[in-house]
Amino acid sequence: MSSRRTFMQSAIGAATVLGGASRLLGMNRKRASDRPNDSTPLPVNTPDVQALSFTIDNGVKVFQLTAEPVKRKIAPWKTIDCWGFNGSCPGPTIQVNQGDRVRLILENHLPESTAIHWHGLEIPYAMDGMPYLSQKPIAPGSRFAYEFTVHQNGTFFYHSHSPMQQMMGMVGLFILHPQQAHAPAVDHDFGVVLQEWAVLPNNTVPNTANMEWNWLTFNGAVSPMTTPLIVRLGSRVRIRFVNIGMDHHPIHLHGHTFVVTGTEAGRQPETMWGPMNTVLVGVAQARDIEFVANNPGEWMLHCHMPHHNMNAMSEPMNRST
Ligand SMILES: [Cu+2]
Repeated sequence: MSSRRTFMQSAIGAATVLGGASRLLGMNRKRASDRPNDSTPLPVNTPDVQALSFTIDNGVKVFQLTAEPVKRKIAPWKTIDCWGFNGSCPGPTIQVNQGDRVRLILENHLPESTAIHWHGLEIPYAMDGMPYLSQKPIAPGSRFAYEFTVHQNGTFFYHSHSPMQQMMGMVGLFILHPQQAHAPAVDHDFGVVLQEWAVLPNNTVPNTANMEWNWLTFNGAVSPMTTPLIVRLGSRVRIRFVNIGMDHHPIHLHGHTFVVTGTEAGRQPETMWGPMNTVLVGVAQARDIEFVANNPGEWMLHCHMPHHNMNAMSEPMNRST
């Protein structure tokens, strides 16, 4: 049965696996140790969630976001009625470069008012997305344009600041790339959004007032629907976790030792990197981990809280067997 897991599959010797990985992730590049550290950052890959495209208006990157109800198939036998952006829950991944001027136009197709908060971004107060404080709520059928310059870099995210709307799914990754890739450069850069849902059997609408929940999704899906994070043996891997639920999640990686290289506020100095295999991703936090995929296999990546390790009280599935 399902589990709240996704899988990190280190590439193994089989030619078919390597070929598939190469097609999937375009891994014709050199190994991390061979890549120059002044290279440009890789785009972040968020499996099961699309990247948000943009247009350029007089040097400003313009993104269109539509807040709307979304039907999300989180398991082969379970589709939920949640809220998200542009037909996606979590919302599409936004990626910009440090120093960019960005305009994000939010159109509200929800049955109630909303706004977007840019979590952790040091931007003018009027852009902070606080209904009744920094702006009027965006009424159903209307729109609002957020515009600011990003001077930070790291793993950030956007979300509605209404708790009920957060628990309906209104969150997405907002990646701010540095001008030059951090050293050591990585060969793979993944993003994973953790979300919790209280959806009883024979129901499809999350109970946002319920403090007990029964589904934990990685990028809007649970195993076996999560896309494996396929990487090449010997490559350096970064995985960025964001948690926007009502519980903290100790995320555990099998078979490897990693270091935490970033938080929700950006890059950590290397003097703070220590060996770990479980990282606590607290509510409203982001954690970037990096490691060398030096151990071939189909390795589990999962929350280690026993309750969180189940979905709808089903037994975790061990795909490694
Ligand atoms: Cu957990």
